[in-house]
Amino acid sequence: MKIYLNGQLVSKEDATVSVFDHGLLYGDGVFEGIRIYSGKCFLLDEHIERLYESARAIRLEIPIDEQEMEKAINETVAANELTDGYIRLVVTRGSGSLGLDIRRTSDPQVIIIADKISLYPPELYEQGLKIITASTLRNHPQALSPRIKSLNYLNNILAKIEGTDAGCLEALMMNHKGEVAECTGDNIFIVKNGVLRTPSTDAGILDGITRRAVIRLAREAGLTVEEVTLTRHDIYVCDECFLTGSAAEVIAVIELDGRPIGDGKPGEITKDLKERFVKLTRS
Ligand code: PXG
Repeated sequence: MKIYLNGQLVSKEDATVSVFDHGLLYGDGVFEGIRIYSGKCFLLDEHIERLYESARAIRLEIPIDEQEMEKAINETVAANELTDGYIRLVVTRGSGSLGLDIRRTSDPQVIIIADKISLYPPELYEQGLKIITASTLRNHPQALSPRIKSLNYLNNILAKIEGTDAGCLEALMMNHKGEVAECTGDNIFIVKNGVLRTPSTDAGILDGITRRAVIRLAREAGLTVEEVTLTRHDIYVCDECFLTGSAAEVIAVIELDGRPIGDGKPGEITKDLKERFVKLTRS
């Protein structure tokens, strides 16, 4: 495996960063997760745009520009001869002295890992996921905006632990207003009376790139898509529910907090959108 590290492709063993890197010391950095389908990075422009926006939001200057980043990603995919896989793109603040001051750090580290990912066992893509609501609230957008894909994922990890403790591989997170936000690593959609609904980015969620792609696919298929406030009640009484994410792709949810969703099986609109997503990514 070849890892891109600051302009060079190095072996896994040589891909190291300093213990004084503020990415490690404070979770100070940003990242992206990108799918590779048939040797090509899916929606790469959107991921690169979001990475640079996340970096800008935390006042992190990425040492290379967007075009150089695109080239570096494609070279890493080619060097690893990957046809289907996953890119983990990380930019850290770089190493510095102890203390939070970003002015005392230097050399942000640009890391590109091209590997495989399997978030959920394959059979769950047929059967659907059972999830619970976590008591951990999604970060308040005025504390740490969930639109920043930062290296500090403890908010999501704490909710994920609640899920796995309860025997579920995902957990639903509410926002500070008690509204539905998203899951720990995926965005959420419901279907009610043939209408597709998902929380708007104002709910304090990651502006997911798979979410955007699924909204486009649904509209192309003639569905009405609404970005609205959702409560947990809306999920309890919906007909269908599914999650989206670069790692998760599209996966049905069949149960929330022990309550079956719809008839307790992946719904027809979910299955249709999943098929359209597979066609889009594998064509
Ligand atoms: N919400 C959150 C909180 C996420 O972290 C999504 C939604 C889906 O967004 P995209 O743009 O991927 O459709 C994410 C996705 C990883 C990894 O290790 C990344 C995510 C989730 C799980 C693992 O690279 N982010």
